[in-house]
Amino acid sequence: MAGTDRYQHHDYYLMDELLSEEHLLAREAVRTWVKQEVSPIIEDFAERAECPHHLFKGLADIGAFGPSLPVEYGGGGLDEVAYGVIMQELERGDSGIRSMASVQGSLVMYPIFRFGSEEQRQKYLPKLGSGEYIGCFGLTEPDHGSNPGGMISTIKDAGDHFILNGAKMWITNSPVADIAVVWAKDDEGKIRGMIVEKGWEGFTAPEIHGKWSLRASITGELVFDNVKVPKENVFPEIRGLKGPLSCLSKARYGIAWGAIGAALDCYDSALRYSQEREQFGKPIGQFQLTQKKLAEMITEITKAQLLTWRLGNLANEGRATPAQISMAKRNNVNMALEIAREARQIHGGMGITNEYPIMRHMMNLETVLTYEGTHDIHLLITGMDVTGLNAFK
Ligand code: TGC
Ligand code: FAD
Repeated sequence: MAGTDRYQHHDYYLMDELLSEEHLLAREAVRTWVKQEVSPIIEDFAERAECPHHLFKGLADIGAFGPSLPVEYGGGGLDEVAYGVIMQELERGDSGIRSMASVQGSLVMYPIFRFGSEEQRQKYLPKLGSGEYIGCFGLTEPDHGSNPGGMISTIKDAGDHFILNGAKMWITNSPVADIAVVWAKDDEGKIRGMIVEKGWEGFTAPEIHGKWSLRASITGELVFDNVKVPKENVFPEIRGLKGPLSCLSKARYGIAWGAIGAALDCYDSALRYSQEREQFGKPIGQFQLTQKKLAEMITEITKAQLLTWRLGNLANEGRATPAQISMAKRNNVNMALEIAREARQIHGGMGITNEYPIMRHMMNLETVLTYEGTHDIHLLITGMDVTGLNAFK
């Protein structure tokens, strides 16, 4: 047995020894913040399907926006493993809170940093890093989700500006965003990225209601009706789907870590419940079937931690491939969802209530399994990588 206290149960292969002082400090800071600011309020916000907007500023203050981007561009100047452990701790609190940070850092700041002109970087990145601006990322369309290359949103060259038309669907943070990074096809049919500001004529961002998942995260549409986009707001060089897909690689990597946080929270709750709850005169944790569930949970968490740690180190060396990231995102989110389901069973009837975080994590993870590339799309990416044969063409 790896140890007797709770902390060691969660670090079964002594993974902390593989983390640097900086990683541990970052993790501790975010863990403390989540305990103080997220855990006490999150069930209530999720139940009311309300986004705790006030947390944007706190997320900025703990360095959750773009942890691995350079400090001079509003990031945290940390490495990819630090970025990962920060996402893990946020999602231990709630997938929706991690989404707030994923979108801002990996899908808004990262493309502006990577593809933006120096003027665009200077204008937007400090405000995004400090939480003064909230951003969103518009790739998915009503009829183009898994196949974003088929998008029909367009920008037409109109001399000193472009005219943007189209609609984006399922956009995290869109109703509250100050800016949107949007992808649309130009006159040559090439995908271009641009920064669109709230308040521009013809641009609206209605909220999508009725979600049973990610209820503490706000989701909406982006609707563009002849929106005038100044040329200086379009990313100068990048063309094609590899632009938005590179941002997805960055965000999917963070999700692979994040899912471990949700799994840990479910495991933690189930472990404690199994030791406290008695039936037939003994703790339910003494029954072999409960032990099987818990043993399999910590085995899968440990495998995911090792996979992700290695991926983080490859990312630090610039060697993590998109297909490796797909494998980790798919494996870890599915792992977390299965653990949430097993944890729910261990809690019996109590597991369906908001006394425990299980149902909230479980419902959240249904979205996480689908966004940033569905479970099956990531399987097909792995399939393509190992066979060299493309199932999408
Ligand atoms: P394909 O021809 O394979 O690729 C086009 C170009 O892109 C390159 N590429 C990548 N580059 C960087 N990172 C990646 N992950 C990349 N994947 C592909 C590729 O090399 C090629 O480059 P080039 O130079 O040859 O042009 O494209 P395809 O049209 O066949 O599509 C492939 C497919 C299906 C895998 C891709 O479209 C895909 O990943 N679909 C899933 C869509 C998706 O993930 N959407 C997510 C939307 S954003 C979101 O969900 C945010 S949730 C936010 C929150 O956290 O709240
Ligand atoms: P579809 O693509 O229609 O897929 C439906 C089913 O068909 C899935 O099971 C899929 O796996 C399967 N399928 C599709 N193609 C294939 C194939 N070739 N082979 C086998 N099976 C296939 N998008 C953004 O751009 N920005 C955001 O901020 C954002 N936030 C989101 C927040 C939430 C809460 C949600 C739910 C989604 C968000 N998305 C966002 C969109 C998300 O990325 C898409 O939902 C996702 O990519 C899947 O697209 P779809 O929903 O259109 O499903």
